[in-house]
Amino acid sequence: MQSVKNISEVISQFKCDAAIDSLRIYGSGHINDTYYIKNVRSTGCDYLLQRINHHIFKDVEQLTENMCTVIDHLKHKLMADGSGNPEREVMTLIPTKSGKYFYQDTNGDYWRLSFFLKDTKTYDLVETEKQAYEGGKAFGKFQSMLSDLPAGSMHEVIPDFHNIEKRLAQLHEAVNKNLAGKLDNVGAELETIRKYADSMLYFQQPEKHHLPKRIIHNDTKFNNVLLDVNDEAQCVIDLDTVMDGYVAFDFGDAIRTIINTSTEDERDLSEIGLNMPLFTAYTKGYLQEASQFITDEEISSLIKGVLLLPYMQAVRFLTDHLNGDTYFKIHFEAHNLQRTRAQLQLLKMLDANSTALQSIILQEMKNYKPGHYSTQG
Ligand code: GN1
Ligand code: MG
Repeated sequence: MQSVKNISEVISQFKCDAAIDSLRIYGSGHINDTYYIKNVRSTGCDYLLQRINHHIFKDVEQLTENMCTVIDHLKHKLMADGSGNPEREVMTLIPTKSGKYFYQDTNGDYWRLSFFLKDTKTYDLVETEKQAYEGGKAFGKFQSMLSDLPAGSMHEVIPDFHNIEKRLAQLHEAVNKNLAGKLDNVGAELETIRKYADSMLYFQQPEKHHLPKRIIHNDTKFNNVLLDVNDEAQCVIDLDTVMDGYVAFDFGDAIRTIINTSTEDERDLSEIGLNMPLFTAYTKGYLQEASQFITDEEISSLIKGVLLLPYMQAVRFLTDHLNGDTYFKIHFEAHNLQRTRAQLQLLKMLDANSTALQSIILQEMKNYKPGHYSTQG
């Protein structure tokens, strides 16, 4: 953890009145370091300061441009149609004294500062259907409000981020190099990944579909939605990866974290189960908003995203495990292997229940296009 002196020096570069009362590490992100800064002035705002991992986000200028484009678009939209409060529903970045939205310190580290929205919280595990429904509404509205920003207008800050073909190639390379000497212990995981591989390539096969690329969030873990004290959705956060993609990626990544009865890295695989009421609630909230722009083909693709995202996450965790844990932060030896096993277990359960999940999606969609959707798979 950085010292208060360092943090004070970083904060002094930004246009803000923060005087640090206390400082603590915030959230459970695997990439950036996030600090909660409590302001001495009780009437003043509290802040979130982030050190951006520039080994992963190699072009912070482009990353920040993407964020600013999306933030401006969302805020203008909410102001124009009067449908919400841009201060609370869209995150606000604070500029530096030289007018940029990040600061690079003398060590070469990159920092950004935003307001902490008062009386909000995040959940690593969803507890109630209301929370899941509100999360669905928040991510659905996010995609819906971005649906008129043309695909192709964002920088690709991490190339091929959700390209499973490339992710499998990276795993293959990690297996061949076996840099950390851990290959002997991962035979069963590699076999499961190999077994599912062909069925996961759909989105990479443009001859098989006409799905539009849109600007999506690309990291819709449930803890990237802020809820207020009444568990009503306030704001979507963590805009690092807003880039082109298919809407099913965001749907699948959210479901990965919502439907699972345990954590992303559960050690005891028997604890991993599917919470169907939470799935239904999220789907209801999501479609309520997304029905404004989503195509029939995109609706049909949602279930493919539900299977793909835990699979892709398992491939990424295992690759990192074999490479010696250079990408995701780990908290103990073999953490990435444990995460891999948990995601594969979740995938198996989702796969075994995919017909039921698809019926729920179609049933919910009937509310928006009655008579149009059959619930027969
Ligand atoms: C990383 O750091 P965090 O938790 O916001 C990762 C996501 C993964 C996620 C898995 C840039 O996100 O893609 O889904 O971990 N972010 C990046 O929990 O790789
Ligand atoms: Mg993230």
